[in-house]
Amino acid sequence: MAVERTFSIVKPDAVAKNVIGEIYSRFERAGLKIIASKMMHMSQEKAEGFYAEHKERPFFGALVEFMTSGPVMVQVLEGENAIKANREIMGATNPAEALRGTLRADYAVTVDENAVHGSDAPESAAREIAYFFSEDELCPRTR
Ligand code: YYY
Ligand code: MG
Repeated sequence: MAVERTFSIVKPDAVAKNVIGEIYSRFERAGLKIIASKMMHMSQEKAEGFYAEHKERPFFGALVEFMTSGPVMVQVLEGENAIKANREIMGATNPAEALRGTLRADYAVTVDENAVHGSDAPESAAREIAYFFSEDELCPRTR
């Protein structure tokens, strides 16, 4: 298995619930390392660009409104198989379908406000990391 990097967001609903630390603990307990992290309040333009692949979907406007409704934490996670590992920690997009013990089962109620984002493939991970972080903001662990 390869060491990968993936991009993650603690969304405005989870920040409002004050569970940033709980969510970071899940990443750490699963062996994923946070190699970059910051809090930000996304502009409409930033959120629209991030979710451009969903531009034509009926929920796009509500999604952008939600993602700009409050601060988020954005982070880069590194570890073995990080992309798939993070998606497993997150659970299904719809919290009603998320397995017990996943972040979305524990911290989300509806599909439109579902606590976390995680990249779904190596290409999207690379694009999303570069959309939020410059190369010198990434801090790979050397010890
Ligand atoms: O990658 P993931 O977040 O699990 O789901 P996507 O299918 O990429 O959708 C992105 C985002 O859009 C989802 O996290 C919530 C929102 N959304 C929605 O509000 N309603 C849907 N029916 C599907 C997705
Ligand atoms: Mg997605």
